[in-house]
Amino acid sequence: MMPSMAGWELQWIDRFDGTGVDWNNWTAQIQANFNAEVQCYTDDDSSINKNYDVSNGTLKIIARKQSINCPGLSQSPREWTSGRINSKDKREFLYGRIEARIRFLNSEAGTWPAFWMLENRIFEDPIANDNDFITWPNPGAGEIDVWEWFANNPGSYITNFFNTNGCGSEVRYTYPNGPNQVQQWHDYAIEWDANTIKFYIDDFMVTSHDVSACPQYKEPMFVLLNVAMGGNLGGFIDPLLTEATMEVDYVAHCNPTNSNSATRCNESTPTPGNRAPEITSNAIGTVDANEAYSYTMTASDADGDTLTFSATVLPDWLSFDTATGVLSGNPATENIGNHPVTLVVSDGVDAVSQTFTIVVSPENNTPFILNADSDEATVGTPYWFRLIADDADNDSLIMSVSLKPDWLSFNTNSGVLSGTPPLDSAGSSHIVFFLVSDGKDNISQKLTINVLDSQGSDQSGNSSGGGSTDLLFLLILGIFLVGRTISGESISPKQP
Ligand SMILES: [Ca+2]
Ligand SMILES: [Ca+2]
Ligand SMILES: [Ca+2]
Ligand SMILES: [Ca+2]
Repeated sequence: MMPSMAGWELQWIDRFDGTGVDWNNWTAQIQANFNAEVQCYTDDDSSINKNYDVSNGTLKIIARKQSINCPGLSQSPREWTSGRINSKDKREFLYGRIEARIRFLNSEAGTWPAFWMLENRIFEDPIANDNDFITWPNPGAGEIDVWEWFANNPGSYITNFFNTNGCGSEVRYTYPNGPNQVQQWHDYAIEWDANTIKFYIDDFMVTSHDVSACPQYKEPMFVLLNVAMGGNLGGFIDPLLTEATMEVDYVAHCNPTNSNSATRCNESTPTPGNRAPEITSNAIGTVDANEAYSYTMTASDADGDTLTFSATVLPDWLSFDTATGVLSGNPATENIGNHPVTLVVSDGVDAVSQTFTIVVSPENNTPFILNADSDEATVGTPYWFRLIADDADNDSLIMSVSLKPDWLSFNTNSGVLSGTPPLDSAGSSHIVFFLVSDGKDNISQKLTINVLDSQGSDQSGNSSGGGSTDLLFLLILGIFLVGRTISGESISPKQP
């Protein structure tokens, strides 16, 4: 029984997206010389007469009529070159779905293309240190033909087994609309577990074989793609034929999964276990006109995948650096308003987006401080000063003190500075630095407090003149105070 899994997840795929054969996946079997075939297999994927053309997302294995002293066959002269690649000891698969999308472009006699598999210990190139000495088709070197077609019998293709155990059997599939169907794209596949091997063309199951009692086909197999010319099955070659091409869109292996309901193993089958990237930065949603906006999008990927950034929704005044993830720009006054933004991070499989709105506000007005410059205190007498600040935007203000003598304390809520000057402070000047921020801009101001002795004079004996300072302050405050509040409190004049 096949596993009762719902779908397939991609374990490996060669999409043939590059400009040459990916030799990490494949080996050119240039010494292959079987079945009385006439071709010389090469590893040429780059010359003008190449036998492997990877372009536009597909592999073309091209058999060419040309004389060659075959490098893989001790310079033996041959009249055709062609390609045969296998994934032996590079990409091997045990169970699951193995699928390739193939079309064969020629109908002339003499060709024999195939998409097939062999067990991984067969004594064929490349030889690895995993007992690769078994001769075909003993256990360890058995064969499964997923799609084997030959032009001298063009109306059908062969699915087949070769082994020493009587496992499986040949079943031919007849193209319902005639031989030309081989020239159209089809998905050829097997679904394989320890008990059953099923063969498919597209959605149609060609045949199913019980291999539960079979000692073979229970170890990893590799994939072969080749175009043979002539020989036992290819037979008579049309003398007018000079070139024959098998085109392969992809070869893929998938494992069963319950996490999806995919029926194919192809370029869009989900990759198992991919964890989508996670965005790790919080977007910045506010900026003032004529101020610089900058936000760096950051993301992580639990799989360590390379991440790519993009912006899919972006106002004109912003630009997004896809290399650094930095979104930046300078909104002008005419940009005041709301601007939706969507940024996307992808790990190549899953994409995650961050959508937010940037509110461009009118230019900020810096808060201002209405009092504070200089003041007087008297030793031994409680001193009290209230900082009065405001903001033309009605922003809520944060008040703080960055410098003050120890005998003063500052209440950041009320803005009240209070304390009693100690006796030894008479005649000294104390500097207090206030800082008022509206969250965007801030202003600082210095207050100088001259401490008088208990007689109301400094140590040099000069009169303080404090009364007139207080009077001036109250006058300013009175003008300012009409209806204004700070932090919800009524402003009261300086305590007497
Ligand atoms: Ca091997
Ligand atoms: Ca492809
Ligand atoms: Ca990932
Ligand atoms: Ca403001």
